[in-house]
Amino acid sequence: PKLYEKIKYFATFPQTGVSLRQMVKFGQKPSPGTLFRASQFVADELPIRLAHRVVELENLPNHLSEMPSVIKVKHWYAQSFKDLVEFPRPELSAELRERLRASMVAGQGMQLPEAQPNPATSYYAHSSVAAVTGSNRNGNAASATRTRAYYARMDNVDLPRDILKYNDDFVRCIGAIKRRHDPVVTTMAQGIQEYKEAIGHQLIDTDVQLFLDRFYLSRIGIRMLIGQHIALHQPPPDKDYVGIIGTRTNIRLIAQEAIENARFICEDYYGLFNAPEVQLHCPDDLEFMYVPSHLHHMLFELLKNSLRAVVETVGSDSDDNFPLIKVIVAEGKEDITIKVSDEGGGIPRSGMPMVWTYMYTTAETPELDADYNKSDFKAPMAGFGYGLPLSRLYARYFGGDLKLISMENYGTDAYLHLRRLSDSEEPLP
Ligand code: W6P
Repeated sequence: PKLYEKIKYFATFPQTGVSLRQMVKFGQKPSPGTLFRASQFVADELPIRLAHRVVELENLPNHLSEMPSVIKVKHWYAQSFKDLVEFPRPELSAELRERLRASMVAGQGMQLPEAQPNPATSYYAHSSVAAVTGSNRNGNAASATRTRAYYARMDNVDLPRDILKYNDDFVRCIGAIKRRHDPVVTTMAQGIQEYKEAIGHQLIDTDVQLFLDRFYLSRIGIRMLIGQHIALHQPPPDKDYVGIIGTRTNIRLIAQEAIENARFICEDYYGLFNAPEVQLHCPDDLEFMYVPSHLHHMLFELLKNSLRAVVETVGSDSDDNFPLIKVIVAEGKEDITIKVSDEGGGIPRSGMPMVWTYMYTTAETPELDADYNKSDFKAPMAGFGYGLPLSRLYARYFGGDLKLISMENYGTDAYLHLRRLSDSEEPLP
């Protein structure tokens, strides 16, 4: 129909990447002008990225596009696209445009690339400030007030209420989009399951693998843009945050937290008094610019895999001791590398490709215990789920990587490489 034509048109425009450094420069000391410009970038860029995904979901190989769960996901992308292109934009007077430009810290506004020649122009012709004002009556007034107070504090640029309201409404709109897409990974996993049943075998399908890597990498980027934009509209949690980016992320602290959480989950899952010990070697003061939640996520995932291997494959000695898991952090000029070493028996080399596949894993129903009930649902420890391939994508998103080296019948080393100077632009599939 008409929506799909529009989507195909938007998908002809290239996606525009942003580097971590650009996001930080742009988000530091945001003025209303900068924030408004950020809104415009996100409003231009998101529909393009979403459109690319819809078109890809429509053209998957081997009838994968016809799986009910894949169609469901595609509809979410199309709906979000629609929400964005139909979101009314304010018209700026020349005078206001000038004031906004002036309110940007010198040079700052230039750090963010222009989103591609706006394919939307013709579609937005109907929009006006009046339309903005008329929209969204069920907004969260408290949050709007808070955001407005925040603007007021950081700059004396007197923005018309319409523009402030536009910013608030836009933030709420992309927040709703982000929530709509929360179940994408699990729903795609269902789609893969449907596909496996349809084709009746379990071969690693290279096409599917390549598609999902691209698809999930793109999802990370989209969610990063949305998360960052929303966070910029709230007062920062502390001075070392710009949006969701930690400008001085302390690796040791994040690693300690990931270790604690993974061991706790492990004890809970296996009913252990003490999970295997994890020894951390990391300089106290090692800081770098990163997204703390991403770092935690990757380390937590690696640690769960190591713990699982140690507990399940090796077990404890007569004194209830497990072999140690070691986390070594090395600081180089280019990379910070984190090695997670376990003596959990390793993986045969032939099994290594399986670790990274989306098709092999049984992401359907988690195993149910005989005495299963909803209150003691044991999901978290279950691996090899999508945890490892997704963690590798998180690493790659900012120019890093994740590699596994295994010694069969001994143990596994996971190498998490993270770029120190995150000038690398987002990879855009
Ligand atoms: C294993 C298998 C694995 C995957 C990822 C990280 C660590 C480990 N250990 O035995």
